[in-house]
Order: sequence, then structure tokens, then C-alpha cells
Amino acid sequence: MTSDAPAQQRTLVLVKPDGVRRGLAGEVLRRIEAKGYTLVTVELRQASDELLAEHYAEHAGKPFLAPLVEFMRSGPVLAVVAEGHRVIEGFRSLAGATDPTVAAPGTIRGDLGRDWGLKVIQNLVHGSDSPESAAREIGLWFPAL
Ligand code: DAT
Ligand code: MG
Repeated sequence: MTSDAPAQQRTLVLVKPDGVRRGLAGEVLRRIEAKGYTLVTVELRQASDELLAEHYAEHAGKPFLAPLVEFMRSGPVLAVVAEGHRVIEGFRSLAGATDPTVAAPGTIRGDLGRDWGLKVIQNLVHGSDSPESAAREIGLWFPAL
């Protein structure tokens, strides 16, 4: 059977260790669902160095990479694949700007995040930033999908 409906898009969302520690994993899932996106898979995971090196390959050589990986290994992350039309930009919009101090109120980072005076920005969530990144990241975190 054929359909004229445009293909659904998928994105990788991570609730980072700060979000899981603070009990905000459910709040992030709530916002994704309230926006109307579908949860494809949700899994609490302890990320390995190898996985994080691949995940953050675009930041190789930057001064914050080592503290970023250390932070991402400091506790479990909730790995989520969400689906819907334009979900990649839609979740980035829900997440807000990288720096939680200036992220707009109403966004996850703006409402729930702050600066803790650390070397790496702790900003509660990750969301893929392009269709290419989403495909690469979903393949890394969920090779079976
Ligand atoms: P985003 O998570 O908004 O896509 P990014 O991909 O540029 O941002 O960076 C990945 C993470 O690294 C980001 O969520 C927080 C941290 N980070 C980015 N820039 C930083 C900086 N200049 N100093 C410290 N941490 C930084
Ligand atoms: Mg990014």
C-alpha cells in the first residue's frame, strides 16, 4: 500500500546525568509527549567512554570535551528516540539555547537549568541538530533501530 503522507522524522534525545539525578527525566518525557511527538524507545543507560567519544566526535580537540565526557559518565542518562514531522528542530526548540542561563523561559534548559560554575555546561538534555546527526546518533545509541 502506498501513502502520500510525508516520512516521519526521528531524533535522539538524551536526558543527561544532571537531569536524571535531579529527577527531571519524567518532566522531559512529559514535554516531548505534550508537544505531540511519539516515543519510539526509552532506555536508562550508563554511557561508555567509547560511545561518548563517537557521540561527541564533532567536539574533538575542544577544551570542554574531556570535562563533557566525564560529566556524561557521572551517572546514567535516559536515551530516547522521539518521532514526528520536524521533530529534530522541534525538540531543539523545546530544549532551548545551549547556555541555560540565557535559554528562554518556557524551554527545558530555560525553565529547569542554571550555571553551576563548572568547566562544562550542564544543560539537562541533548538533541540531535540535523537529519545527518540524528541518523548517526540513533545508529550509535540504538544500533538495532
Ligand atoms: P548543544 O547541546 O546545544 O547542541 P553543543 O553541541 O555545541 O551544544 O555542545 C555540546 C555540549 O557541550 C553542550 O550541551 C554543553 C557543552 N558545551 C558546549 N560549549 C561549551 C563551552 N564553550 N564550554 C563548556 N561546555 C560547553
Ligand atoms: Mg550539539
